[in-house]
Amino acid sequence: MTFVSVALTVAHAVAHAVAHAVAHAEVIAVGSAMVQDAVMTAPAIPSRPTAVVTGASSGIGAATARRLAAEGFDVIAAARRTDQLDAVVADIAADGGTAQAVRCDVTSDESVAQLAAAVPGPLTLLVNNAGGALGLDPVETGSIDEWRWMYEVNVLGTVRVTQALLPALERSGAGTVVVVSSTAGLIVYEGGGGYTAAKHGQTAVAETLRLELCGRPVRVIEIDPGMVKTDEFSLHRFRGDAARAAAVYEGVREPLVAEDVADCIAWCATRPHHVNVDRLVVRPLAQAAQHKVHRG
Ligand code: 8X3
Repeated sequence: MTFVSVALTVAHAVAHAVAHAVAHAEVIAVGSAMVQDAVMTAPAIPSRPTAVVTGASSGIGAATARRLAAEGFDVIAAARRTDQLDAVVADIAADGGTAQAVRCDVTSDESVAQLAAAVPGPLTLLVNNAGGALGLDPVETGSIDEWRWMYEVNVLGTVRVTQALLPALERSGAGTVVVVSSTAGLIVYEGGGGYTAAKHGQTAVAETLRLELCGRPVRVIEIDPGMVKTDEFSLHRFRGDAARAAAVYEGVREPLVAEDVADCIAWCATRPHHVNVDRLVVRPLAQAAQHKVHRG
């Protein structure tokens, strides 16, 4: 462990202890006020921070839900696939964390409204992670349907969920919106037109939102991962072609894994609230740039 990582670990532990002390004080305050205020209808003060994570059924989303629960967040894990989501929530509970599963399709107004209704009170953290890639065709021949899906889920999904949850984030007095975009939101590559266009769009949403919320108690953090080996990202991109998906990571000694990105998200989200990590770009050591990957 380097000096820097030791220092960060110690700082993190101290920040955590302070957060727990504050949370404990809130519980005591709520507890002592409870008897005399039993007839009042004041909203419950959350004794623990709460987080919503979209796309939480697998990959970076599932790892982030697990990690935030371990950090002391009450997690609302949202995704379309409830069987996988239930497994993530069960894992969190088995590890002593608190989480609930909410079925949510970020491309549906109605579904996102149901997600917002499931948030019990002030919300500390929203992680807009739902997204994905489809295809690797040139612009000349790319499928309009694939482009549309990528724009819907990556860009409009982020906007829709953020719009729905901003009131609860603001009510917390110290909210955080994380947008999980990609290095594909910063640079383009051949065959990546639909995905890079969508990720550039998602990045633009994060940057615009930060400007618009300036002066209000909600910070906006953009996370841009490069090559991350998950069970589904490339398999989904290539519509189940396992050989093509495996070739993406072939010979790469240590691609990032979902837990690496979850670690970055958790670190950013647990800084003191006045510290706004605008953008965190993270790649494996073997990937010096989008086009420069060491294999072998
Ligand atoms: C994933 C990064 O390189 O596949 O968001 O576009 S890349």
